[in-house]
Amino acid sequence: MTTPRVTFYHAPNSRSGGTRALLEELGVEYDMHVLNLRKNEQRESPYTAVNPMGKVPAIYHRGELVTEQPAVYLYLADLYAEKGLAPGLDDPLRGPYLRWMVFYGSCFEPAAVDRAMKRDAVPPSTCPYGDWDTMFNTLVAQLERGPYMLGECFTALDVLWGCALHWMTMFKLVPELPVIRAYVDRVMSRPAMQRAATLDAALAEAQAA
Ligand SMILES: N[C@@H](CCC(=O)N[C@@H](CS)C(=O)NCC(=O)O)C(=O)O
Repeated sequence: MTTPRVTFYHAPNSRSGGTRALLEELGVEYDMHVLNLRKNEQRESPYTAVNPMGKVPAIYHRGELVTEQPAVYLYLADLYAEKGLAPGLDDPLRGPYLRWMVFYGSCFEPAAVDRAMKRDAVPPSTCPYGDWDTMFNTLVAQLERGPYMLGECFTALDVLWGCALHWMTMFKLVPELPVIRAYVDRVMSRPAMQRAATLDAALAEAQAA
């Protein structure tokens, strides 16, 4: 039985760019609804009926909504498991795969936002990411194992982290250590990542016109 197509809600130059890149890496067909964040379309009807949070990425599949980047990536990579971007349930790498997906949303993003806003974090024992240095050094140690987050195999994790670190180093929100630079270049130079970036640049240009 063929899988019904995923409906993908996207805005260029936003966090949903990584989801688009993942769909390109998977090489699957999808239906895309484009939102213009400059016009605030994400905070208006009809989109707020899809995602009341007014955020992208979001996907709709088999009558259900999936939001939040790690959940979206996990869902898509498992939905198209035959593409080989997610370690299977019986693979020892499944645990680290889940760990680094969830680490992104529960530790890295909150830490990066606090740091960018120069906000004092709450005490490490209460803070979801402990403290910036510990969180960041833990991430860097994982990247140093390379060449990808889980070692030799490229997975959906690398689309998430590659895109995020690409943007964050560009905006100087994360120190551009050599290991991070090399990782970002490795991931972003892949043909599907390049294709997604080119498509997104054209979309952003069209929206700006
Ligand atoms: N927790 C969400 C965050 C998504 C998010 O903040 N998306 C931004 C785009 S970069 C957005 O939709 N902003 C529009 C707005 O909040 O009005 C996730 O991980 O997917």
